[in-house]
Amino acid sequence: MNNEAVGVNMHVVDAAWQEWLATNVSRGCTPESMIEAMVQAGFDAAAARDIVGRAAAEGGVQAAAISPVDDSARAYHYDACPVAAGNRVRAHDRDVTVLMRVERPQVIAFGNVLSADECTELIERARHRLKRSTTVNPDSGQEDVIQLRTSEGFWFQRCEDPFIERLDRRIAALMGEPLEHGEGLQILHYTAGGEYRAHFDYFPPGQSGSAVHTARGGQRVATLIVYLNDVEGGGETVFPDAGLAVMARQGSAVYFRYMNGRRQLDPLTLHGGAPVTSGDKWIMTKWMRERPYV
Ligand code: PD2
Ligand code: ZN
Repeated sequence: MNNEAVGVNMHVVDAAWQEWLATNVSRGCTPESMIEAMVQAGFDAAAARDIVGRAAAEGGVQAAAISPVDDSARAYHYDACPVAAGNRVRAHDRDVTVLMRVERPQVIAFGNVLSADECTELIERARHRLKRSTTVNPDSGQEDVIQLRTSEGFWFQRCEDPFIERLDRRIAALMGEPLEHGEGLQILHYTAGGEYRAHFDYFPPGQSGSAVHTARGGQRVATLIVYLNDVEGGGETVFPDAGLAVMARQGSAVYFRYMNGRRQLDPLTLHGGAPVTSGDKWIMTKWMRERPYV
């Protein structure tokens, strides 16, 4: 595809968008979800359709798969969510408030997951240890630095010291999953303009690169993103196919679950981090696996 201006608003399919298209096609994202993400980013709908159609064809996806109605979500069976019911959840050592629950996809917004002091401590511990974030290459399974994700990150080892252990235990209790199923906590920092374009957190089934990751604990089943600061402008976590956006407020969090007891994966959990337009953004992410993560 050439670098050309397309659509009435003259959005350009630059190298970053080409990379995003190729990555999402190879990850098995539906063409409709990609079109929607591009429209949300300001592309004209017809142009987005055309661009995705061409990218899908280049990636070996049949044009017929681009139907006006995406019915792939209907097949996903929404079974009971492991997060406790109620307006408040006792999570190990803290009472967490439930702000919102969505059933399809399974998304929950929480308040009071971390104190302001805990947020500050995490930021200060990570600040000098950040590295440019990577994304899993679906073919090789290696971690690649790409434009899809413009942030810097740092991983803690699970339970690496008493402070991190307390947070790992709190988050596991909140998510209703065993502590041992959790990956280490990851801290991410975005500066102005930083974003994480629409993607799935699960490893695309059937792709060679996924095996490297699922060998340690199986598939990812759910995510908790905790916001460590108030973001001045932008930076919300968006679910384009659910029409949902969660604003970044210090100490609050968004949970979403994408693998059910039948091991089906929910395509409605397509999500991204919107560009930060003002200030910066710090988050902490916990991914849970279906088995102990070793
Ligand atoms: O920073 C976010 O809001 C965000 C959005 C989508 C983070 C992630 N995904 C992630 O860490 O997987
Ligand atoms: Zn994500």
